[in-house]
Amino acid sequence: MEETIAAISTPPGEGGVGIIRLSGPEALNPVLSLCNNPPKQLKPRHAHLVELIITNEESISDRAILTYFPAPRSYTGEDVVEISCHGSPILLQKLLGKLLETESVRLAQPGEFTRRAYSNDKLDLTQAAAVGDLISARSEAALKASARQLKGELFETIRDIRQRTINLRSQVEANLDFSDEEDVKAVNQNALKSEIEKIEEKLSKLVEDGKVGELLTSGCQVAIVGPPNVGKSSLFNLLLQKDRAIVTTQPGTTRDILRENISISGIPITLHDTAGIHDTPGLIEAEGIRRSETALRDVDLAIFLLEANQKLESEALQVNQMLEESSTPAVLVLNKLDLEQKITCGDVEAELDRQVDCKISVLEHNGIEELEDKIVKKISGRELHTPNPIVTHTHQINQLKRTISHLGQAISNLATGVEYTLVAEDLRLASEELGKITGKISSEDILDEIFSNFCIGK
Ligand SMILES: Nc1nc2c(ncn2[C@@H]2O[C@H](COP(=O)(O)OP(=O)(O)OP(=O)(O)O)[C@@H](O)[C@H]2O)c(=O)[nH]1
Ligand SMILES: [Mg+2]
Repeated sequence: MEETIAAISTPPGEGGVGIIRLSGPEALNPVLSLCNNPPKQLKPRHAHLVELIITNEESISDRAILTYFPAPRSYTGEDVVEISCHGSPILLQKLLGKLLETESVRLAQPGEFTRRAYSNDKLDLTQAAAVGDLISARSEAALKASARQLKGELFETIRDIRQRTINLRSQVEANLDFSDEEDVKAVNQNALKSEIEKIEEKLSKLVEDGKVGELLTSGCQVAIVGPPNVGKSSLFNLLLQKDRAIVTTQPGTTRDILRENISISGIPITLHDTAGIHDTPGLIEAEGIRRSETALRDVDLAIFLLEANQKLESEALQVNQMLEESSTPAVLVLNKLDLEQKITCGDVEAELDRQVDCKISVLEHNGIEELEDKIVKKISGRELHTPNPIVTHTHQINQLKRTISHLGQAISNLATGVEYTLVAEDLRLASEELGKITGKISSEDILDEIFSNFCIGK
């Protein structure tokens, strides 16, 4: 029999409510034993006001709401009890400690409630993974993608594709077993090939969209780099919409790297403001420049900022070279459009061998939307809006890629001499990989990977 698990499920927000959740056959008794006047009968799924004894010695108690969800109509499918009490972290810890004194109750592991829900068929594996995404969503788009997965859209899409693969395989196998029987129609090789190709195409689309999904969950790092005084910190503040970095007319203002989280078109981005790069800095600035160079290597994208009111100096070439050496993708931006222009896009392109992506004026808030579009396009490689459900986990994408490779193998086996036994095996392997995404075929490694990323109590 499963043990009963307990954990703080919702840590308190500021002054809010904290929730402790228990799940398992012994969920109810330990809670009732802490009640001052335990209710005679707990009506399922109804709120009951109780007085919980937190410590006997100092006679501390708290009024709390108990809700009892008997199996199977609960989140995990087991008996679940939820205690909502005042959200003091110490009170919650004390209360949890008391519950854990009961021999049959232990602390839940990360994601264990959701893992139990999955084991009891309350959720499929794509939905279970989406619960984790939903909790950790850092932007509205990530929230939307995980909510769609939670509704079961990805599950249904994969389940349908898997069913089509299984049907194809049975057609191929029927042909193998009964090829000499009259009522079994011979497989039409071209129809079979075209059907496999259609499936392959649909999966490739999911993988392609999945790149966006990964971005939505993991976010990305973007650094503003360039020579001194071109307006990096000004742009940083503008994108952040707050006066975070110091801006002065003096070159060499920024020394330490500043990092802040923003969201552009729903993509969570950590934006870095860096020290301007040039040749003969003082001691402190030199360290700042060294840090800028390191940041540049570590980020997913650089905003390479130059000012259009000055001729190109050797510093621009220096930054350009650093970008090339680190092969960091970049958007090249000319700032200070509001001042007299000393260089054209053509000049810059000729000097740096790099296309100017947009021209802006931070001072006049000009061209910023276009810049944001360019940033999104560069990091996602495509438009963000897609009618398909978005695959958000690396393991899901890997499984899709493996499926595609089995289907590709099936097509090439069909082409070379119609070896149907091999084709049937390729299709079997393909449907097995798809089954691993929905959890129809479970692998402990994948389960561990998904659930270990959850926090305790979920
Ligand atoms: N006219 C004009 N001035 C700007 C614009 N953007 C920034 N500036 C000015 O340029 C100067 C330098 O701006 P910063 O944002 O500090 O430049 P930075 O690249 O961070 O400079 P360092 O940190 O020293 O490398 C400030 O006086 C800004 O007000 C712009 O679009 N137009
Ligand atoms: Mg600065």
